[in-house]
Amino acid sequence: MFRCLFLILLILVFENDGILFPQRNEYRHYDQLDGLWTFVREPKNSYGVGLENKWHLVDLEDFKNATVMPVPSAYNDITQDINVRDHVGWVWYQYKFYASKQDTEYRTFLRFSSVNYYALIFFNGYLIGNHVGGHLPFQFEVSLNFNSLNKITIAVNNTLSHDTIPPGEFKYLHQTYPSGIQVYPPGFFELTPDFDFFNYAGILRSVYLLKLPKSYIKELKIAAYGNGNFSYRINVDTNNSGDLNADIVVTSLKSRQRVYEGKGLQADVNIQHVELWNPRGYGEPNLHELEIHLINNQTNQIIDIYREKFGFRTVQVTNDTILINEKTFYCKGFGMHEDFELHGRGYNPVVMTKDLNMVEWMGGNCYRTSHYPYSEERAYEADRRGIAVITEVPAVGMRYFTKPIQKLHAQMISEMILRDRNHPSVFAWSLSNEPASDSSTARNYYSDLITLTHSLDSTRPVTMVLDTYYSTDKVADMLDFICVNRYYGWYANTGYLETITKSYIGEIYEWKRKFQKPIIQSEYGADAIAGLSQDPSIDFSEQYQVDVLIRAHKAFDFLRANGSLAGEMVWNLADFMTAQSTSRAVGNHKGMLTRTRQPKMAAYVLKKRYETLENVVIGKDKKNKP
Ligand code: GCB
Repeated sequence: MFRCLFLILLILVFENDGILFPQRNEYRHYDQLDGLWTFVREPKNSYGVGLENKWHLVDLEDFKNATVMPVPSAYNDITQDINVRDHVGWVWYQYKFYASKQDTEYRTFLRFSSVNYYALIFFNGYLIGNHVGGHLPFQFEVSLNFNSLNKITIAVNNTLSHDTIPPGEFKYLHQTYPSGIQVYPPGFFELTPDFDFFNYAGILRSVYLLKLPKSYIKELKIAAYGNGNFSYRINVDTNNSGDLNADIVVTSLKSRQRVYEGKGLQADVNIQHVELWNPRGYGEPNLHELEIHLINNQTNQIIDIYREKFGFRTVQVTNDTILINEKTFYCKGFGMHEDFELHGRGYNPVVMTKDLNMVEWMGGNCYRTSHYPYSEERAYEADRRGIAVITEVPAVGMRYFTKPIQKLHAQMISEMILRDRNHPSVFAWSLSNEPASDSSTARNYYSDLITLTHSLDSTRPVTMVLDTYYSTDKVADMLDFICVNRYYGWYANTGYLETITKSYIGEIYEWKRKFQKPIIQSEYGADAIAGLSQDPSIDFSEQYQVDVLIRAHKAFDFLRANGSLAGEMVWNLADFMTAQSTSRAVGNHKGMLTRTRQPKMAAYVLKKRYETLENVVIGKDKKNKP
């Protein structure tokens, strides 16, 4: 039954045509509907009791098992009930509100910034849409009731299967001893996700009631380069209200000067002497603001305003290196997760700010949104702070390269690009983490997706994060630069510290030699349980994590010096929760920080390295052979 429903969802998959971050200004407003929503959980892996019984038509708060759930938050860690934590299947959320009289002046939309994984959205008793995949925003227009309560009901399903991205594996187990004792209860299954992070589910980011003018600015695409070339495209929902135009002003946020004024829904111009956006350590992350006044040509009245911050900068890729503004950019980075105690992957400005402060404290200039796009607020903060970002689509551990999966993957890529393309901090798109990219089906599958990504955004390089080997990989040659995950001294040669440096040098050098593209060591590291002290070091001790890092860094310095490495990202910024397994002691402990963001010994080693690492080294001494 659930499979059938999923197929229907796939067919219905939401065609997203551009989505702007909510803004409150002279012409547009919003209510943030965050708070305590009514919450009801269906039985584990149920066939869809709620759908069958039309729960969207009733008041969920009347149910005996109803409770409340904070939004935004994952629901998993909020109660003391193991069945809530480990739930598989449908949960229901409901929220009721009265509309204000002034809202009649607007068109109204419900905007969901992230609901993980499938969401069916009902409004005042009707299904208004659905979304698949989590981590990316979607919105639907709604007509408000003005004389009675409005009711939002959301059915959310977190189930992972072969047909989902990321994938998961269902294993149904039966065992009966000759005595007749049955080990597993009827219908028992294990669900093993093909990824190493807890499958936090629910309404993970804010929900908005958007109030937009009758004709409004719907989509905005900005491209701004280091040489001052600037283009924008505005897509408008005209609501059949005739001839619309736009007045445009670009202001430097540094000098507060207007650097451009123009007219039109699109333009390609050159703006002289712009202050560039630079990553940290390479100059200031200067931003500009594009202000759009949407004008009705008949009445000459302003009918909508939208303001977007952006930056002038150029990203290029050579055989050896990634250039930002024609300077070699060496990524001193982090793999991360949106993860914290209690709210799981739910958006929290405190955690986000602390995380970015810790990236800066350690001297980092870069991160990857492993393994899904992070919140929109974080992308704006990365712009402001000058942190360069590889934004990754939610496609981790891909094993099944079918057409329906590819269609869903393509949908997620386009939603990600529509959401994030105006951020100067985003310098590349990652299309997967550790796919089975050593098969020819993977090659065909990714070839289409790489072409699609380039066609949606020709201004940024495309990469993928690989854990295959240079000798067998079948996609690396199609990428603009290559990210490689490897854990020498941890998953390979555990305990043999003396092998780490040569292993990295040997392998990365071959990737470079074979593909002649920039290589980023996108994950490396070791688990350390905070406070576990062992000298000489033993795996899981803080000293062991330090020992692994120091030896990896020795290799990276050598590789950088001969032009074979374009960046490094330690795994991970902080400890994070995972599914249960014998190799995970209450989550993954490869963090430089504990889960509550306190530094481990390794954090100081990395801080010293990142603070003292010269910015531009690549290609200095190409004769330096391993
Ligand atoms: C990886 C994965 C990451 C894991 C990490 C680990 O290669 O990309 O999701 O958490 O290894 O610690 O095993």
